[in-house]
Amino acid sequence: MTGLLEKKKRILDDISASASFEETEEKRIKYLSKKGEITLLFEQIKTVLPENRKEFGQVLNRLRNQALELINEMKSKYSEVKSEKIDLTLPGRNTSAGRYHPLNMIKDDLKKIFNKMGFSVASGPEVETEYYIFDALNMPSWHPARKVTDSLYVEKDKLLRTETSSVQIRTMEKGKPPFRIIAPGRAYRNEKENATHTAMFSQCEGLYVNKGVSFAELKGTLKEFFRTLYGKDTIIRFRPHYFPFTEPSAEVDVSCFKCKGKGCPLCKMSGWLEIGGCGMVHPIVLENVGIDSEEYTGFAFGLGIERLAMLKFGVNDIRDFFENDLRFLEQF
Ligand code: FA5
Repeated sequence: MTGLLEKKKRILDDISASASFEETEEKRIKYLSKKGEITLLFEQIKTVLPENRKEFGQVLNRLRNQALELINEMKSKYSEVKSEKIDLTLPGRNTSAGRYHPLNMIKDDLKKIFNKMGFSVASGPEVETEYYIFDALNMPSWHPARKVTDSLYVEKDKLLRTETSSVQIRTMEKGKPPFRIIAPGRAYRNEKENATHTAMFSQCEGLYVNKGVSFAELKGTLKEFFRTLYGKDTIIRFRPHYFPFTEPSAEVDVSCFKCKGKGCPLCKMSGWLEIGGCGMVHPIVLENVGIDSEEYTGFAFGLGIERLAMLKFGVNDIRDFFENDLRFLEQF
């Protein structure tokens, strides 16, 4: 038995000393193949005294299993090393750098342009109460926007904000005029998605409240913004509209980038793309936040950031911004 234990030590040491995958395979053949040393040891069982046979067999079995395990371990170690080999003659691989999402590029442009005109950046929560989204904004109780068919409620009286106009109220209730802010952020509506509408989108709210603010200043501010963003030849138009929180109100359109104003399916044959709403802050809204509407006036606007980006980059379908398709994103 002592002889067998010594053999066992020698064999395992010999396998461990293999310096490569190929050498380990040679050891497998040497010890475990049909004519291998360990296999042949099994034939000696019959020559061992009957009282020692059981123990002899157990030691042999253990030796065979340990040798096999060791060989497998060493082979997998050497094959890993093999696959890690570095070929210094190969040309280097380009690492692909991350880049700005086109919507973030537009948000940056918005902040830069409006900052130059004296607007600072404000923000508010995306989950809002009905007070900030509807009541304080003079939204009548019957208004369809209050319904679950239009808005996404989280619980009773709490909903995902349908527009960034709630930031107007949050800004004005904090202090005294003058206020001159923009608030870029997300908005959510229970909306059927198509090429120009998504259920989650972004808006940039704007608000300027001071003594003697006029509609002419609103038009001038938006004209200046669009010309800086898209170039001096940009054509925009103001269409009379209704918003409960502004009076008078208008919608702002920019000429369609796809058909250059001729009319196409994207602009519903009108030649114009609706970018946002605007108007003079309704006196009731000012009074709701404790501002004297006899002393102060203000203008407000809300621009769709995806629509701004569609025009800037010539994107036909708003859904492309949210699909994270690298073929789309790598173009910017
Ligand atoms: C509003 O949301 C008003 N709060 C805008 C406003 C602010 C008016 C301040 C007056 C004063 P409207 O629902 O039209 O208005 O949305 C404004 C812009 O957001 C749209 O012109 C469009 O560019 C964008 N928008 C609206 N709904 C979606 C949508 N589902 N998907 C993508 N963009 C949208």
